[in-house]
Amino acid sequence: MTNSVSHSIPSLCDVYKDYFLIGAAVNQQTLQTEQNLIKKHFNSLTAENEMKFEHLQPAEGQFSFEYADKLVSFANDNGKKVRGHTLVWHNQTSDWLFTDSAGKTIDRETLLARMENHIGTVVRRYKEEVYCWDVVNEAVADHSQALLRDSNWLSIIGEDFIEKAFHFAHSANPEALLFYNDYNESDPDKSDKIFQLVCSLVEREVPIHGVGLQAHWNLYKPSYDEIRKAIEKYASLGLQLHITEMDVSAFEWNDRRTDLKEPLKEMLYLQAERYDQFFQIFREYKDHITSVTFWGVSDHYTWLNDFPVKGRRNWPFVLDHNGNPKPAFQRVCQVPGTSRIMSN
Ligand code: HXH
Repeated sequence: MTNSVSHSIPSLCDVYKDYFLIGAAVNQQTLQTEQNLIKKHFNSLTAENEMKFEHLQPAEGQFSFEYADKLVSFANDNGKKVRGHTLVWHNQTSDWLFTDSAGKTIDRETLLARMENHIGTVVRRYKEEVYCWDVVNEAVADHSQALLRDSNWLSIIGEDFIEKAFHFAHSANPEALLFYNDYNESDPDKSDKIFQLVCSLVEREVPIHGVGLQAHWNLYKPSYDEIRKAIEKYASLGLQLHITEMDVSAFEWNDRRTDLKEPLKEMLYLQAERYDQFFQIFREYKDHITSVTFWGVSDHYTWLNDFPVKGRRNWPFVLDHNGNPKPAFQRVCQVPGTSRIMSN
């Protein structure tokens, strides 16, 4: 079963064809249930989960490419680009990776060899199809004084685990665009740290081509000014910027409100205003921003249902649970200079 698509609304990626790619994160379920919407509105796809370490190499040397292959062939058949997500991360990474057969923590050289093998195998397999990779995800610490977050990667390899990952990815596919990706990227303190990390990679001539701004935002935060400042700071590095995981939650992160079965009218109008402003900013920086990806397709499914607040539903996208345009969709499509001719 798949949702029907209203032909009287424009295609998002058509509207933005002179600006940047418009992407969506998909998974095995939404690739079926949202298939028509995916075909119509997006020209770039990211696997929500299917290319993460624990999915691709659940046991040492045993790669399982079934779901990633499906996504990649769907993208190929339908002329969509693919963003690879993600090679080195502290979450959704198999436990075996950091220990030996006796359960003891492995040494630096062993982990580097495992990292090289994983990155090499995956990046080479999708050489033709995956044009860019989130090589390292979320390595910067949130609130501590430290630059890098505590992780098995950091404690076993040391700070150069990041540049090693980029070098391995680059030698596996010199054509691929390589990104560092993180969240709270517009927070003034965190964006300073992300900038510092990426700056040091650029200075040491590590093969890095872009910064991924996750953009898990909400109706109240971050401010437009914070976003603008963060974009200008990252852009000053001379790298491409991708908005990689955008959603605009109807709630503040920890709002305990779990009683709503559908979004309030006020939420939809505030969300439309927020999306409008966000996309105005993206268009303004189109010389730097080359892709904008939503972390889902429509309100039919979002990782934000039940997370981080159990029992709370959420409606973070521009298409509603039936795939119909929300007020935010209309506003995002109002691009100056674009005629209002509807596409099919
Ligand atoms: C992203 N992390 C990941 O890049 C993506 O792969 C995943 O599918 C979804 C979102 C965003 C994120 C980062 C930290 C975080 C929550 C989300 O921290 C918390 C963890 C538990 C509870 C509260 C916050």
